[in-house]
Amino acid sequence: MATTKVDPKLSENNIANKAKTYQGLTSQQLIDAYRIMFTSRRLDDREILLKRQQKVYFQISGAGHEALGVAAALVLKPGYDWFYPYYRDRALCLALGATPLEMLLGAVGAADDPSSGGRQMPSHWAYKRLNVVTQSSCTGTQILQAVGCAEAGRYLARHPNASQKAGGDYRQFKDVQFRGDEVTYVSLGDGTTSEGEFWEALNTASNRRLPVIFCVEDNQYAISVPVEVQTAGGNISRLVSGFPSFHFEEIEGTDPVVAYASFKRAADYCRAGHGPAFVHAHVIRPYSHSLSDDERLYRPDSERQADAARDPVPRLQMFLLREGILDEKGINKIEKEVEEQIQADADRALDAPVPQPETIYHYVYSPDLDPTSAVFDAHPALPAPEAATEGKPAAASPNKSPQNKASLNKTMADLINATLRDEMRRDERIIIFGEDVADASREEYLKQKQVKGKGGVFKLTSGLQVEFGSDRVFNSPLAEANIVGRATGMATRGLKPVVEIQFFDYIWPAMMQLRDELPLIRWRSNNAFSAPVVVRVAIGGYLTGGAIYHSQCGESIFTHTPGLRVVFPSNALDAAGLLRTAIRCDDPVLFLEHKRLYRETYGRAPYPGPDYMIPFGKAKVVQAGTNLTVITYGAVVPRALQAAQKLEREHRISVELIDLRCLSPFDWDAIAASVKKTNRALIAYEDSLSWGYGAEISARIADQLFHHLDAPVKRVAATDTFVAYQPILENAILPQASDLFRAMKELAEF
Ligand SMILES: Cc1ncc(C[n+]2csc(CCOP(=O)(O)OP(=O)(O)O)c2C)c(N)n1
Ligand SMILES: [Mg+2]
Repeated sequence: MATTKVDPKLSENNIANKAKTYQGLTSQQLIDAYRIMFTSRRLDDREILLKRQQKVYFQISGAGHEALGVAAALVLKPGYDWFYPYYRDRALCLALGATPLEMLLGAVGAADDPSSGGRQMPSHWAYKRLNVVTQSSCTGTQILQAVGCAEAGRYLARHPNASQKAGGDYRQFKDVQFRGDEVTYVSLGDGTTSEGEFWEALNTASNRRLPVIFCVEDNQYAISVPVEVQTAGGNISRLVSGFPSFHFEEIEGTDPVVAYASFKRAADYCRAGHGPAFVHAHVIRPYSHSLSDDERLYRPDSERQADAARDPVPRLQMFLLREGILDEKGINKIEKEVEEQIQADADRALDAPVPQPETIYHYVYSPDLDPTSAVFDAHPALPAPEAATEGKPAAASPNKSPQNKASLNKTMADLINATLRDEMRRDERIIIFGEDVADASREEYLKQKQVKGKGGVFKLTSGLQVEFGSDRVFNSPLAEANIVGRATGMATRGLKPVVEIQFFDYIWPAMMQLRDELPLIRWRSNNAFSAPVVVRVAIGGYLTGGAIYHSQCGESIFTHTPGLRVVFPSNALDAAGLLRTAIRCDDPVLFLEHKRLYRETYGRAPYPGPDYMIPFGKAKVVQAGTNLTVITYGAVVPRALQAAQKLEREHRISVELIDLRCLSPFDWDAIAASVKKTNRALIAYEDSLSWGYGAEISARIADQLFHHLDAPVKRVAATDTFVAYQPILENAILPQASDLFRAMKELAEF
């Protein structure tokens, strides 16, 4: 706990009972604890007042949870251990060293609010210097991230060289620190234990024996919903008690001495490497859920009075008096000092400069490393037989003879595998995990050469566990939020997780992490934190039999999320160059790999060497033309090319075919230059037509190139259905070369 300044005279004059300790806590520590708890409560009161005066815009209190916070901070170390608190943890943050002024700057939304620069609601704590990691409003997303944070600490302790800075990529801008016995603290409410991610986090922490303290602050309510509705049997401790390797505590969380002793046992257990700890603390919530809630609508006076008798602030005050640690004068002195400080800090916060509107685009992406820049423009190494085997892609190439020129041509699967391998050799911060990505989790089978290993359902990660070890390449549980949430926590610490979502169709359990967490970490923390994760996803149809749940696209759902880069290559060389950029850049990237293209003859290429990169947001003109522009990407590229070539042959219509390659950011300049030349635009994509990626491109062309158009902007896409199993239906649903041919011809003849 950060020490607060205590008047030495106060200590001299008013502490009667100096020698006695309470579970190891000295009188002075208890006095300090009281000061912080009282400060926390009065800050809530002040914010409530300011909210009523419309000088702050939201208030949620930590009232009733204060004893727990100070107790945790007496055990854990700011800037050493890691903290994923939730909004009731004001006292924890104060005790770790955050100041009342910093909190009030958050309440008024000041530019200097250290948690978010006025971007997040108050009580969404983030203090970089204290290792208090940015949190969101989503209940429960912090828990898997905390697990990832703890995993990162352990990985770094085993791979200390990974922490070194290196030039030329994201590592230059990412400080990494770790301690061998560090602990990650994460807290949540009783209601939040109903979220699936809570259980996923316990599962992984238990399985990997991670040093995480899970603190459930059980105030019996989640807004108006009581605990027995959330939790079968009404007690979360009973439900979680079966998780192996955990240390469990169930305590009265309004008593700081009890809570201190409990956290001490929990932290000792974690630091010793035995596994995680679970502290279930019973607390109270005296101030309704937030200032937008009136608990008298659903809680009778009797219940509220019973809670009041356990209020931690008067409770500790009584304790100090009863034990003779402070007399009334001593209490009054502390309280007066706190009131004066809060008054002065509130005045300063109200006078503090507010953020300027022109800053809103700051930190959507990394300000340090621009993946669209020339830094990421590195040409392929000249194809040579020896170079072609450099990355030793493990996935089989159909060509046997290295002398055969065709054997130099690698599939997209080959080159993705080679790129991962090259990058892992170069950068020890890279960790790969996901469903089935390991060669074999039971590694003794590999060591004894009993099995060859799997390496992904599409074999894209084949051989990586064998080369880099199970610390760096491993299977996750079958839980997509688990994959992305943990990766986010790891990346916050400086690692580079390159995780795999097995099928795009099953990305949705990770949606909260992908929409509300990963892409927002930098922006919402005003650049204090970042999480440049790469999420590789097998996507798309044209599989003949892929059906509804193995054919989906849906890229526009993600291009609609600021902060996320979205890439969708159509050939082997682009996949290699763009994946390397994705890995080396400083932003989170959704890397979409079309399953049908993994081993397609179209788009094979020689191994381009270990440094080949393509900047994001640069389209490729697949073929130049004059009569119309076709803008497309992914598996539609070869189909559109086929249609364009037929059109040229049969009708002398010349198509300019643009492969976007990167969907966010996208290459508007290439589109505009082409449409200005051809005056006709067709956007072709595999996803269902309506509200799809083409809608945005079409709207931009209509908006900005209207005067250059000789025909309406057209789209070709899948039908507004899902993809069916029967090939006759699949063909009718997904855009075919014949559909593209027809649409191109009509547009050219318009
Ligand atoms: C995922 C999600 N669902 C709903 C909400 C709205 N919400 C905010 S706090 C809250 C209740 C949380 O209760 P609990 O976990 O018990 O914490 P407490 O507020 O009682 O401390 C709800 C439903 C949210 N923020 N996030
Ligand atoms: Mg609650």
